[in-house]
Amino acid sequence: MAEIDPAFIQAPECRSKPKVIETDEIPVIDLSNDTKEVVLEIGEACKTWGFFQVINHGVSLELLSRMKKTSKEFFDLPMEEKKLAKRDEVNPLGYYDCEHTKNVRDWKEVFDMLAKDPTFVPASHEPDDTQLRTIRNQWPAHPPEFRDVCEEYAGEVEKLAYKILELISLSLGLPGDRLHSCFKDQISFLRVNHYPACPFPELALGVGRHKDGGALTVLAQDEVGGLEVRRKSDGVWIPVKPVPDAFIINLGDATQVWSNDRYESPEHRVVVNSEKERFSIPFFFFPAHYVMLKPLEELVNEQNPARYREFNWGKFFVSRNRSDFKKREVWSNERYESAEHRVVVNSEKERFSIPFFFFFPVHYVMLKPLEELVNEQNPARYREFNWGKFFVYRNRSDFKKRDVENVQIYHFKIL
Ligand SMILES: O=C(O)CCC(=O)C(=O)O
Repeated sequence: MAEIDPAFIQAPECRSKPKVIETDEIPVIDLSNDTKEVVLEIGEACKTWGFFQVINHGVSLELLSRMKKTSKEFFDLPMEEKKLAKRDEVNPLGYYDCEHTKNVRDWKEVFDMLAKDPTFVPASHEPDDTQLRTIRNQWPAHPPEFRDVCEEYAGEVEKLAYKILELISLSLGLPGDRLHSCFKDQISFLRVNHYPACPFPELALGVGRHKDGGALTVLAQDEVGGLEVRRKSDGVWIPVKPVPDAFIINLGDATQVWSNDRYESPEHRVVVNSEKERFSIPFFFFPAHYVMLKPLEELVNEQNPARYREFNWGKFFVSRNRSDFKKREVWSNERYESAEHRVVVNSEKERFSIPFFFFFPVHYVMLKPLEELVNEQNPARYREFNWGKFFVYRNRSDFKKRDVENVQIYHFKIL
C-alpha cells in the first residue's frame, strides 16, 4: 500500500475510531406538517443538536438527481481538465483539491460557486480597510450542462434556506421575516464535495472537525454516509445517517450569536470510507458582508444580557477564510522539527526575556526541502513556497487563530 502524505494525518485525538455509534437521534422533520408543529420540532432540534434533516422540503427531486449526476461527471474528468477551473489566490471560486481544515489537509476535492455572481466581500481582514473585493464564479467547459444545473439547483436550495430561516425565527418567538434583510446582498455559496475512497480511514478525515460560520447550511448527501456531529452532552461523534431525498440542516455561528447562545453552532466532521467514494453538496447561507452580528435585541434583557459584542460578519468571514499554509519544518524535510513552546506567567514576579530571531531569510527565498535530503525513499514533504509571503501571513496579528484554529466567535464573547 502506498504511504500517506503526512499533510493528511490527523492528530491522534482527532482521528475517527473504527467502532461506529448506531443511533437515530438526529431529528428528521417533515416540512409538510402543520407549521406550528414544525416550528416546535425545529426549536427542539436547534436546542439539542443544532442539526436536523428535513423531508418534503419542496426542492425538486429530479433537479437534485441531475445535480448529483453532473457533479459526478465533473469530478470524473481528468485532473488537467478540472484544473482549468482551479481556484487561486485571486479567484477563490471553482475547483480545488488542497483544502485544509485546522492546518490538516482534507481528503477531498471541491467545486465552489457563488449564489450571487458577482459577490462583494471585504478586500482584507484589517478592521480599518473599507475596500471591497469583487469575486466571480468560474465554470468548467465540461460537463456542458454543469453550470446551468448548478445555478438552477443553488436557486432552489436558497429558497429552502429562507424557509428554514423563517421557521428558526418563529421558533425563537420572532416574526418569520425578522432576519431576511440581512441576506439582501448575501455572500452565500454552494460547494460540491467529492471524497474519493481513502485507504487510510484511521489517519485521515474527509473534513476535519469544524463549525460553519454563517446562518445555516443546507446539505445534500448521497447514501454512503460519513458526516458526524459532536453530541453536546458527552462529546461523542454521532453519524448523521443518510435519509433518502432529505436535506440536512445545520446551524452556523451567526445563528448562535443572533440567538444569544440559545441555539449553538454544532461541531461536525466527515470520516472517509476505504471502499466507496462519497459526494455531498452544502449550500452555505451567509449574510451580506456589511451585516453587524450581535444578539437580537428581542432576545436580550437584564436576566439574559448580550453574550457577544457586535462584530462585522464580512471581516469575520474573510478572517476565517484566509487559507492555512501548512507551516512546518521544511528545509530538513521533517528530519528536524520546529518545537512548539509557550510561556507561563508568574503570579508574583515579573520576568524579562530577549529573543533574537535567528535568522529570518531574505523575503524572496523560496522554501522547500534541501535537495541533498530528498530521495526516492524520502521524497519532498513540502511544495516550494515563498518565505516572505509566509512571514507576512503569519504576522498579520489580530485574531488568535493561526496555528490550528481559525478565528472563532468566542473571540467576541463578552462573558
Ligand atoms: O460532506 C459533508 O457531509 C459535510 C461537509 C462539510 O461539513 C463542509 O463542506 O464544510
